[in-house]
Amino acid sequence: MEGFSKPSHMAKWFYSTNHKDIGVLYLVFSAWAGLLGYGLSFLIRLELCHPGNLMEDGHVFNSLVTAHAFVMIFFMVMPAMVGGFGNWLIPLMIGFPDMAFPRMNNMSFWLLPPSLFLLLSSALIQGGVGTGWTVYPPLSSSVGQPGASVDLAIFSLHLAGVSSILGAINFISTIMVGWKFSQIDKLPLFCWAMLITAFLLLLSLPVLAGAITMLLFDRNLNCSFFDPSGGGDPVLYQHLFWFFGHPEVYILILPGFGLISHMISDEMGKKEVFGSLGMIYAMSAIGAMGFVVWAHHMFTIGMDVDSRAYFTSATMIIAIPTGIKVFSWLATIIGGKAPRSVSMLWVAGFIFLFTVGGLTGLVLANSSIDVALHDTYYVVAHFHYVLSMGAVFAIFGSFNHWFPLLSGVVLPQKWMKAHFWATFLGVNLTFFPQHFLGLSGMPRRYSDYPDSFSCWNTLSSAGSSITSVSMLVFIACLWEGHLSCRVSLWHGAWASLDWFSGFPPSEHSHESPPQIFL
Ligand code: HAS
Ligand code: CU
Repeated sequence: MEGFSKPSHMAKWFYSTNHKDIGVLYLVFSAWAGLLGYGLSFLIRLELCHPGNLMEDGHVFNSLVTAHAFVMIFFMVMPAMVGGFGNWLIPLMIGFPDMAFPRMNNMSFWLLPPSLFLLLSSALIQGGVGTGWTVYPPLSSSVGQPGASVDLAIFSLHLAGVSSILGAINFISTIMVGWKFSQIDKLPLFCWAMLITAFLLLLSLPVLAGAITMLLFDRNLNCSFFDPSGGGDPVLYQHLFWFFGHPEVYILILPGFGLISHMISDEMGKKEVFGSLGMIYAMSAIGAMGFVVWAHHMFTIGMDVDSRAYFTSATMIIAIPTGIKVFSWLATIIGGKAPRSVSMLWVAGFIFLFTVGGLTGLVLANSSIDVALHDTYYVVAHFHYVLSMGAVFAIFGSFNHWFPLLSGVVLPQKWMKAHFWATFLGVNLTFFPQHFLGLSGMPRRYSDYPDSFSCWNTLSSAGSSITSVSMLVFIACLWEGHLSCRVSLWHGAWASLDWFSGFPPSEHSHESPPQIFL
């Protein structure tokens, strides 16, 4: 590594302004957060396997559910996709030396650990925040849950929000500075996905910040934005939250769409993605429409029939651009020889299972059906199909696909395939039965249920145990990669410099590394 003098660990990781190092920090952070979020979900499933055996207290159960959602959304999926792969790949894809504001990039990352710290400290007070990730008043008001717990969670969200807004400004600036506007239709699809995601972040997060700050004021400063006794309205909170919340779900999946497109193209021998321009229009349409469908989360507030008709139809229209994406991916794969690689397995799993989740979303979009299904396990099944099997499959696929680039190490492929199949089995067994629970009326966010629901719940918990085993396989693969190659993930960014300067990757790797395209 001539020409490079290694900085001290302190300088490298705490003061880093290098997009690859910061990308590694994000990925390592999200891996730990993922384990934490997974641990919380396993406790949820343990309780629901034998209700009452693990905890008597419904509040503790609710705080587990809340913490699970926050950790997975803000500290696992977003840091991995936007912070990790975004930082790593965007400058490389557009041929720019780094992010536009490298020091701001450092700040975006380092705001996350204190944010997670605040969230975790909120769990130590009064048994945690028991409001759900939506933090609806009056449950989250000073009457519903007094004390500092909810306030700490609000501060945690403030910090995570600032981190994301700074990141979004950085991605938009990097792409605008690093790419000629006249060539914008040639911008790689992942960069497009990140550009649109960054705009969604920029436009939606301030609304969340406003809502939770108003809640903070209601709780601590005698305001009554959401309190009818002072002239306020709790439904206003729901509008503000979902004006953020719905774009947020597309923030969680759009970068995944971009990653999937690149994986398919690479795996098919650098084949151009079918209908590239159509993909760009589809993502832009999904991003724009994501802002005008928010009230499909609030069909039960007593909405008038015209608004229900509007929000139902507007929501359903999003299936068109999403369908364009699904069919374009299939059209790219068809007619060629798809390799049986690990990342292709994750891609295939993504396309199939994300579509299943999308279709149940369409079912829920029908306001008259949603009045019955709202707040049941059907909704839980829907969003885990698009998230646990959409977003998470995109992350694992990308991890397999780009890990050799990040670290110079190839992971044991047979075991990584075992990891895929164990996860595939585990998550389907966990979440498919939840459709039936929802259709029979089991409400979400309850720690107990009538005996008639026990069969599907037991199966669901069994699925979650299978996923635990798959996580162990994954950790063992990382460990094995670490031991046999003597290049730890922490040194990944340096190893990749060897890769780019044409050095052979680690001579200890198991197989010759696959060709990596950018
Ligand atoms: Fe969703 C609730 C509707 C996509 C995540 N969603 C949630 C929640 C989360 C979430 C986290 O309308 C729960 C929030 C909470 O805590 O309360 N969602 C949709 C629709 C889509 C959709 C229509 N959701 C997502 C994505 C997510 C996500 C992506 C994250 C990654 N969702 C809802 C609704 C609720 C909801 C209701 C509220 C429920 C309630 O009561 O609380 C669409 O974007 C999905 C489009 C994708 C497809 C699949 C591919 C398309 C193809 C084209 C052909 C299909 C056609 C349709 C022409 C549709 C292949 C044919 C129709 C048939 C039914 C056969
Ligand atoms: Cu929505």
